[in-house]
Amino acid sequence: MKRMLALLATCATALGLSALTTPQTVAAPRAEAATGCRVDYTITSQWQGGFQAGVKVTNLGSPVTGWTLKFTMPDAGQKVVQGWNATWSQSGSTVSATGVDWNRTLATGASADLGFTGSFTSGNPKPTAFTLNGVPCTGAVEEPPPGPDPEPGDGTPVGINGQLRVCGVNLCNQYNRPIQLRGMSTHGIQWFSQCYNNASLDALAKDWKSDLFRIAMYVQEQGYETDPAGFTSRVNSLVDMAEARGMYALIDFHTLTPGDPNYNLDRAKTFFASVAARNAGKKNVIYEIANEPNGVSWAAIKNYAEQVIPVIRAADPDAVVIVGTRAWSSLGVSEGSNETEVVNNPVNATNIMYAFHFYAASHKDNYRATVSRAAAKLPLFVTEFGTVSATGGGTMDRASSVAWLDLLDQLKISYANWTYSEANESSAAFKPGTCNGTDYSSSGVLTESGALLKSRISTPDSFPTS
Ligand code: IDC
Repeated sequence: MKRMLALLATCATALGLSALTTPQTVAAPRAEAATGCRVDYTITSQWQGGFQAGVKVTNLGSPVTGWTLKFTMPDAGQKVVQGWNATWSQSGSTVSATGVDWNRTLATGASADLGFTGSFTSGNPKPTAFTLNGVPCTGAVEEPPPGPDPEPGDGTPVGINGQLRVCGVNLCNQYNRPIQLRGMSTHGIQWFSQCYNNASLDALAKDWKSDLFRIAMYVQEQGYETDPAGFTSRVNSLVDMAEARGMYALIDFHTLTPGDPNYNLDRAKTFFASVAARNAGKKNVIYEIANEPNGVSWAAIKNYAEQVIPVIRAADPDAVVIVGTRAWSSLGVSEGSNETEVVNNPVNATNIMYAFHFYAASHKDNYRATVSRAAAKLPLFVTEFGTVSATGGGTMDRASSVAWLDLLDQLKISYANWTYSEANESSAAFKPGTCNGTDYSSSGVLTESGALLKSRISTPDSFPTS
């Protein structure tokens, strides 16, 4: 009599790894590969002392080239006598079947049909403990943990937009289409490092749906100049944390006092040579070479830019670079000038943008008029702004903030808000003490400014994909 016994065994495996010779020593699954498989085991016939089995292995994970299926016979008295469509072996009760030339590559969803005849002396001839490439089978697909480098199409801002470039007056994505990035700036990382951790970055990427993370590395005020290697390394690790979450990282060389960026020229060259070399292969990095020049002419700023930009380009030729503008990056307005000084005498470099900063309670219609005009002639990036006064404190000006945000949206000008921090000042998004805990997501931890920015940043992006 012919008896059919079907056994569904399932396995989540390290598919994606070549394991033809030593499957038990394969490396841990790489983060990139989804893993998973299913085994359908069928006794197709059975007779006194023997049986024939079909073994169908289905790859549920990422494509794999090279695989070994293992399973355990229910007792050592059961032996594989002859197998097909794989190279079969048995050691004690452990059976191995390694894919052969015509089935060693399995695409996602593809199957290999194997089989064997076996002998048994007693017991029920159903094997257990199916593994493929060393990992037990469960039938579920195991998704990889977030990898360090998002793949195109993973739905993150970097995954969708890829390497950015300046096209005309716009910031463009890998399809050469204008985009707007919306995000947050750190406070000084020398003071608020407790606020930049996996939980806070997860909240920024997932709850705020932020496209952008600006890393404000002060040069003075206990910043970079006190520990160049330490601050460089801290910036790099924040770049990696943003990258792992598909966010762009804006590396801000946060000069402020003194206002002449040339004071820090040698430091800037050293710093940017290092971070540009280290991050050249990444798609998520944007360089901001001088936060807020002040008390210094546009000619001096331009001179600084034309010395720092070649240092970056030598190491990282395709990254966008942002140049600060006169009078705290106001395009000169806060010192009685305007955008024409830049329009008439632009920085001699390609793939660059100009920074514009505002604080909504201090900078209103005349500044907005300047941005509206300048945006037709210069690629602008609002690398920093506040909803409050230029001191970083005072009352939030909701009406002016909303007018600014609407204007930036309309002009597709990217922005980062000051600050994603718990500083005890109204520009901070979190209430003081937030960074002692792990909750960066509930509305209770937000300030008035944080709530406004979260509501603006978390609306869906409309990034063009062709
Ligand atoms: C402010 C901080 C404040 C700090 C001060 C000096 O909010 O806590 O004490 O810097 O370091 C800027 C600057 C930015 C300022 C911010 C608010 O880029 O560093 O941060 N601001 O004053 N330009 C205009 C306003």
